[in-house]
Amino acid sequence: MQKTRELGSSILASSLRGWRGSSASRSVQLPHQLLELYDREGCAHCRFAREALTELNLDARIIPVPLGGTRFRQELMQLSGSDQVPFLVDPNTGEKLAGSDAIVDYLFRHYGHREPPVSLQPTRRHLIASKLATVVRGSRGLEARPSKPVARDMTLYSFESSPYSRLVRERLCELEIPYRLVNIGKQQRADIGPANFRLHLGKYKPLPNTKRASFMEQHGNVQVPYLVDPNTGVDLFESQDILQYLSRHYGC
Ligand SMILES: N[C@@H](CCC(=O)N[C@@H](CS)C(=O)NCC(=O)O)C(=O)O
Repeated sequence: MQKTRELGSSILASSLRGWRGSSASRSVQLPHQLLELYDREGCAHCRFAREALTELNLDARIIPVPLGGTRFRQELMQLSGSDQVPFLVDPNTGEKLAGSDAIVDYLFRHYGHREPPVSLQPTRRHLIASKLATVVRGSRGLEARPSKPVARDMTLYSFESSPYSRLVRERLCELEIPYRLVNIGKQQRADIGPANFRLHLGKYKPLPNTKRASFMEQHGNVQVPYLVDPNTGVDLFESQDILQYLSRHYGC
């Protein structure tokens, strides 16, 4: 019952944002060095930055700064002079940007070579929808929970609107666990639907030379969330298994 409620409210959160952060550009040109995003999963403003990352098919190191969290707050204060999120660092260009407006604009102009679409800009209407998405999730992914520090970053395969992946991103944020976010949004019609019930007839084939294609080659299917923890050598599919694993190993 609880699981159904969690998934239902995560689907509602994605619906409130019109499923932005589902599709990904076909470009495979990833920047040399990983972008770094100081982020709070439940923050309405941060959502716009993560939607832009998915839609531009960009990966990032996510550095969680939940309310009441202490692990990365000082580092953020030193970098930006404030503890406000989202804050983006692009080591490829030396850019440091605060606020979703500036971040979305920069990502689209620099990496997408175009203006950001209105649908991804934090206008008043979109901000209200994003805040409602936070409310329907019962403010999950906002506040820190007691946790053990993690020596090496994990990797999470995800895309912003994925209702199952959101549950995992919320927990990673609450536990202040930094991770490499690998976005594998939908790049063609055949990608649409859950992994075991695609809205596509015939054998599923991701577009060649994409992150999806590499994932398929490695795992025989494409499904998110998928978590890799180099600290323990564990890698996991299934959101519920990942949530249990994170709480058992890193919760206090
Ligand atoms: N039972 C799985 C379901 C995961 C799932 O269906 N994920 C969707 C995205 S929300 C997916 O991987 N779809 C296939 C795709 O994106 O290609 C879980 O709880 O993690």
